[in-house]
Amino acid sequence: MGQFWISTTKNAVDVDVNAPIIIIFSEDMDPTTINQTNIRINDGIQDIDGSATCQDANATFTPTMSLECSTTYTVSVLNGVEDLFGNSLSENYSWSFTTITAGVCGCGIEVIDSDGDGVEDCNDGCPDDPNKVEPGAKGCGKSEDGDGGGGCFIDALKFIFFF
Ligand SMILES: [Ca+2]
Ligand SMILES: [Ca+2]
Repeated sequence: MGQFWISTTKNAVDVDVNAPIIIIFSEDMDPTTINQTNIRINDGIQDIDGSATCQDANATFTPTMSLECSTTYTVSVLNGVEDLFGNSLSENYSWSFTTITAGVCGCGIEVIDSDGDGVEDCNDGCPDDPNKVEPGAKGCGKSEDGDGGGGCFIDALKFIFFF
């Protein structure tokens, strides 16, 4: 009687550093027992700050800060959690997961190549110009050569006209 359990993926890898940690119980839980005291996320040194909420049988722990990349975290659900009938977890339950490694643009930063030139925006000096990765002498969106000098003249006229 009164037994309930937790569904989770143990030893998950490549976990998103910005995703909340979701704990699925086998039945609806007393939301007052789903809190930072009973649900802890440890980064190997200390418990991280965050808030725990509960909707029916799903508990969600949302870290205050993004998680670190390439880090193994241990989730512990203490037996202070209770279902709606006051039954508590038979024993503490814990498991670990590991976050993704940092990408070329840094930890948790999505790699986007807006102009499709094969250079990600964070390293592309001209993120909207598929022909250039740095402004060069003429700037993004303008060819450095090929206009035979005429381009410079036209650009200069535009400059005077618009400004
Ligand atoms: Ca690019
Ligand atoms: Ca570019």
